[in-house]
Formats: sequence, structure tokens, C-alpha cells
Amino acid sequence: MNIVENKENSRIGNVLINKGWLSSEQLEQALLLQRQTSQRLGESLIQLGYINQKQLRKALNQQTWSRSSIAGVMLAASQLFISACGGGGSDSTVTTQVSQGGQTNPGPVANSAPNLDITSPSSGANFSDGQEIAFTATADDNEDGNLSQNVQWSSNLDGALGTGAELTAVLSAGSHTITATVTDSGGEETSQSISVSVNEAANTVPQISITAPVGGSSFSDGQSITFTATADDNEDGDLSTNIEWSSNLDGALGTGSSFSTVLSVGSHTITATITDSEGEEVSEIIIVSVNETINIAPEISITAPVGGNSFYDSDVITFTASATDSEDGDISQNVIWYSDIEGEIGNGASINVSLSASTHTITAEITDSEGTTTQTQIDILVSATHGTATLSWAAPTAYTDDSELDDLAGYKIYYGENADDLDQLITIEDPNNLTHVFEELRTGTTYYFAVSAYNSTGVESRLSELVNKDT
Ligand SMILES: [Ca+2]
Ligand SMILES: [Ca+2]
Ligand SMILES: [Ca+2]
Repeated sequence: MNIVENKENSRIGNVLINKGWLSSEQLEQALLLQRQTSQRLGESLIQLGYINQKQLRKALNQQTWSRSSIAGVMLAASQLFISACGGGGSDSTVTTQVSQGGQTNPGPVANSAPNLDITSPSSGANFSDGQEIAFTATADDNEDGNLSQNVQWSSNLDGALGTGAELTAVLSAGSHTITATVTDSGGEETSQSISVSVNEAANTVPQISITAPVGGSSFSDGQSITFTATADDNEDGDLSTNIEWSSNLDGALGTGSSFSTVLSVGSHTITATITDSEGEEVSEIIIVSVNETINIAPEISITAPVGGNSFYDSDVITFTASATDSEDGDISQNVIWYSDIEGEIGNGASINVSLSASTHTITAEITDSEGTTTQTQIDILVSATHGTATLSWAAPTAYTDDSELDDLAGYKIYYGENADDLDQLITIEDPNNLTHVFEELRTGTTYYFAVSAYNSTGVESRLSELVNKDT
């Protein structure tokens, strides 16, 4: 069939082109359709709408080699070339049929066109951008044998691809008509076309990851915060240096994979954004808090005395405290001391003080530079202490004029802490009592004592000589 067809094709095609009814491009398309459908060229031309049956008949009538017989057959059948072929598979069969129409000349035995078969890829195959595509074809020819190495490949988009039975090519993105063509030594050419699609590779969005700080982190006012992120892209590679950072409170923060800055107080939504070369943008968000600086209260402890200890009011008690502050350090020297009984009793890390007899709640108080005060308390018991003195004297027996003293009524004891001012008095209303014990004297002092006697009429003697006692 091919032999006959090709012979017919070239001649009918040329006739139609010469008549201006067909372009060479249309003829090429019709030949492609014919090969893919195994129909006759005339059928393909009519199916494609390039010519009508009338034009075809006229063209056939001009064929020199079998004009009359073909015309006769044509008139007898609607499917012209199926009838003309008669199902025969060789040139000679056609020639015989033609000769039945009265043509006695068998005609020249023409060179037959080569056969061509694209074996790979299959028509309609899809490939991705940049993918290497293997093209293979086989071609043989009755006269020339294997012509596979002569197959020439071309793309309607990319032009000539090369020559050979096997070819590898990377095609541009798009829908290609790939045509393989082989020409035999007689100049007969056979082509086959397939369509393949090369899909534009889709751009992928970049990826971004904030590595610091951890989302939800809190910072203090004024603290420098380091932000770090990585960004990469399938197409563009590492894009980390292009990361753009912003805060919903503070606006743009900077650009790059890592930087440090101080944020205003508040809850910040931090956005790191990367944009690839195709304009695809991806962001990651974290929330960080910046807190108002919180002053930490100072700490204080009373190191001496131990709470619950007992003292005498005569004791000098040493109070010691330790006070520290996160912000201010050791501020023990600022401790202020109070007694609930006596009020403020001193200030400093250590004080020495005597307290009145009572149960005292001692408060040590410290205030830091931010005005925050901390107190600590202990209770101590201060007991009163009393000096004692026992005073004894002899009873007088005579008045100063040596007359008998027979109405002695008692004694008066004058005493005090000042020898010149015995400001206290005890009256002993018993002339036979010659001793008195003092139990309520203040300790730590010197008391002075003198005694007088008085008679029943209240007349008092001179004072005895002064005696003293250290308590
Ligand atoms: Ca040939
Ligand atoms: Ca990309
Ligand atoms: Ca503080």
C-alpha cells in the first residue's frame, strides 16, 4: 500500500499544489493523517477539508501514469482510493488492475518510500521541564535496507534535534510536534510525527524556620533579643540572608538570618518573611513578650540575737542583721531597728542597745533603692534586774547633850544615787529594827545611804555618816 500510496501521494499532491488548491503545509498534514490512519491521501485531504471531491477528481485526471484507468475506477466508487487499491498490497497488483482498464504499459517500477516508525516516546507523552527525553525510531527501505541511522528529528518549537536511530534531547517547555523523517537513496521521504508535552516546572514556595527565640519567650525591658531563622528554596537555594523581620508593635526590625535588638514592652507578634525569586512569599510567626522590669524586694534576716532569747534590762544587747537585694546587693548598713515598746532603737547592720524590761518584738526593716521594704521580726524577753543593799546601823542611846534617849520612835533612811542629794526616804517605825534590805535598786550604779533617828515627838537626829554601795 505504501508503495502505491507514496507514488500517488507525490503526484496528486503536486498536482493539487500546482493548481493552487493545496499548500505544501496542508499536504504535509494530510500525509501525516494518512500514515496514522492508513487511509488514502485523497481521503485525508478531503477529511481535513483542504480539497473537495471535485478538485480531487481533477487532480487524479491529471496523473500521467494511470490517468484513464484511475478515472474510470473513480467514477465507479465513492471511496475512490480504496477501490483503486482494491485491497492489493503491491505495486504490481495495482498495475494489473490498471491494466484491466485497457492500459497495456505496466509502467515504471518505482522506488518505494522507506518505512519509518517512532518507537519512543509514545505520542502524547508528558515530560517535565529539563527532563532528558530519549527518541528512538526504526527506518528501513526496500531498496536501501536499514535507514534507522538516517532518521532526522525535529521539533516544531525547537527546530532540528539531531539525526539517528536514538537521540536524547531536552526540549523547551511547551507542546511539541516531533517529526522523524527519513529519506532513501532515491529521494523518497517518509515522516512520522508524534506530540509530546514538556510541562513548565512549577515554582515551589520557599521554606522558613525561626530558630530563635523560642515562641512564647519572655524578656525583660531593655534586654537584647537575638533573632535567628533559616530560609531556603528549591529553586533559589539558601535565602536566609533575605529574611525580613517585623514586629506588630515596633514595625520592621531588620533583615538577615540573625540579628539582635531591643523590643518595646508588650506582647510582640514577630513575623519573619522570605520571598523567593518568583515572588512566592512565606512567613513564620512567633509571639514574644517583653515585660516591664520588676524590682525584686530585698531580703533581710536577723542573725543575732536568736528569737526567744532572754535578757536583763541591764544588758547591752547586740542586734545584727543581714540585708541583700537583687538589684542593690548588700544593703545591711541600711537596716533600721524598731522595738514595739520603744520605737526606733537604731540603724545599721549591727547595733548595741539596752532595752526596758518587757517582751519586745524587734523589727529589722530594710528598704531597697526602689523603695521596696522588707521586714523581719524576733521576740525577745527583757527582764528587770535589781540591785540589793543591806543597811545596818546602831541605835543611839543619848541626845546630843548626853541626856538619856528614852523615847526613840524609829529611823529614817535617806538614800540616792547622788551623795549630795539623797532624794529618797524610807521611814522605819520601829526603834528596835536596826537593819534594812534594799531589793529594788537599779543595777550598775552607786547608791549613797545615811540614817537618822527620831523620837516620839518627831525630833530627828543628825544624819549618820554617809555610806555607799555599788549595785
Ligand atoms: Ca526506497
Ligand atoms: Ca521557589
Ligand atoms: Ca530590689
